[in-house]
Amino acid sequence: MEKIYTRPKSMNPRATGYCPGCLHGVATRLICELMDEFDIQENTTSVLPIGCSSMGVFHFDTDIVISLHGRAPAVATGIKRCSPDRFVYTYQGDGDLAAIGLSEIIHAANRGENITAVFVNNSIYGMTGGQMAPTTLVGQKATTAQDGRKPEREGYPMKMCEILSQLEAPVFIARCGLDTPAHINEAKKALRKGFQNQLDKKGFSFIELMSNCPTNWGMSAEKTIQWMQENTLKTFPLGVFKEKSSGDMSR
Ligand SMILES: Cc1ncc(C[n+]2csc(CCOP(=O)(O)OP(=O)(O)O)c2C)c(N)n1
Ligand code: SF4
Ligand SMILES: [Mg+2]
Repeated sequence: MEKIYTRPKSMNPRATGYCPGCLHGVATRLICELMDEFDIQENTTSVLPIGCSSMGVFHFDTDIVISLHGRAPAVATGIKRCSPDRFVYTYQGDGDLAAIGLSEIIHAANRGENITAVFVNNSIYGMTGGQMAPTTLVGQKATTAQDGRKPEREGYPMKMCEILSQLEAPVFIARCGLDTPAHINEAKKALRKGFQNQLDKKGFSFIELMSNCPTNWGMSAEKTIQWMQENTLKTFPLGVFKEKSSGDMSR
């Protein structure tokens, strides 16, 4: 019988490092499928951060650098500038990218580095036990906001696609969901575009993937999907925020 669903070649053959039902697994798989599709596994450097995303070290069968917390875009910049023919992508969580690493992602985007930045936003610090992130929703509970985030106390959720799309240099900025098969297909298309842009030397692409954290949201995996649809995707609308046509390309 023909196999129609197999492990991508770019993914190590081992059990998942993520918690059951965690959508990091879907994001990881999409990236591996695309590395196979573009046949770039041998020529790729995955730049991982600190957080549950760092468990990509078990799954991505590529060269890997794990950077200090938040510094993946700076590390990726160095690798890509020294080895412009390598495919270099970052894979960061929301605490890593939007809190401790906010400066790095903004400046890499502003410089128009020819890298692909993948941002897995589960609106919480997953790895360290559910502390509030800059992306935590208003009213969402976290160990450091036990009565739910309050704007007058902790400010509003930070929307990275909206912030980065104000910059001149980025060529592609999109936010996708991982909650339904249709959204996962859209996410794969957006990631494919981000990969292609880098291979075509067009510049900086940013793809945000809206994700979950069953463990720290304190819900079953199934319930997190419903919660995302009723809450997360209302605060973080999906869509393409910026896409330069070839006529706009300054680099
Ligand atoms: C300099 C430094 N500060 C804090 C930590 C603790 N720490 C590890 S992971 C993490 C947050 C990760 O959250 P996020 O980026 O949202 O990733 P997730 O685990 O949710 O995928 C923090 C604060 C650390 N390892 N190093
Ligand atoms: S702690 Fe949360 S983000 Fe981390 S692997 Fe588990 S479910 Fe996923
Ligand atoms: Mg997170």
